[in-house]
Amino acid sequence: MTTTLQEFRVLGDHRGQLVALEVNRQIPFEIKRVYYIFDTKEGVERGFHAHVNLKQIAIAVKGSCTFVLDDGKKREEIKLDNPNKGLFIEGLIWREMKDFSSDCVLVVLASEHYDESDYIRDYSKFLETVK
Ligand code: T46
Repeated sequence: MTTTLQEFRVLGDHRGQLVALEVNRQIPFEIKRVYYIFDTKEGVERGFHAHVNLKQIAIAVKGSCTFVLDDGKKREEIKLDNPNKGLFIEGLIWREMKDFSSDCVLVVLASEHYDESDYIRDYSKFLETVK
């Protein structure tokens, strides 16, 4: 189980900023899927699940949101508020997302195709699985 907050190098000049992400460099897995979450309504919380077999990197490319990460023993909060921050999540980690700014665009790079059978959406089952 791993969660790491990475800081990406920003290539900037007088025109503005650019971040480049490459597989096997900043991204430690082959990317099979990209999805993004935007236009999140005020006060909405998302997530409330863990994955059995998935690696992901989440980047708030615009705006901000907070991840709550729970490994079954402790919970921590990580705020994504800059396009140069990437949150790597691997293994059995319960995640919740909250405090989305109205302009938040959260991009997620994932190591696997979408598979509902990979989700654990019941917290008691998560605690049973993780112990
Ligand atoms: C995660 C957090 C950070 C698809 O059909 N394909 C997809 O690739 C995804 C991600 C979702 N869906 C469907 C499944 C649901 O019917 O879209 C609907 C919303 O998905 P969900 O309620 O799982 O969304 P979140 O924001 O709670 O969680 C998502 C990811 O599902 C999850 O893997 O780690 O973002």
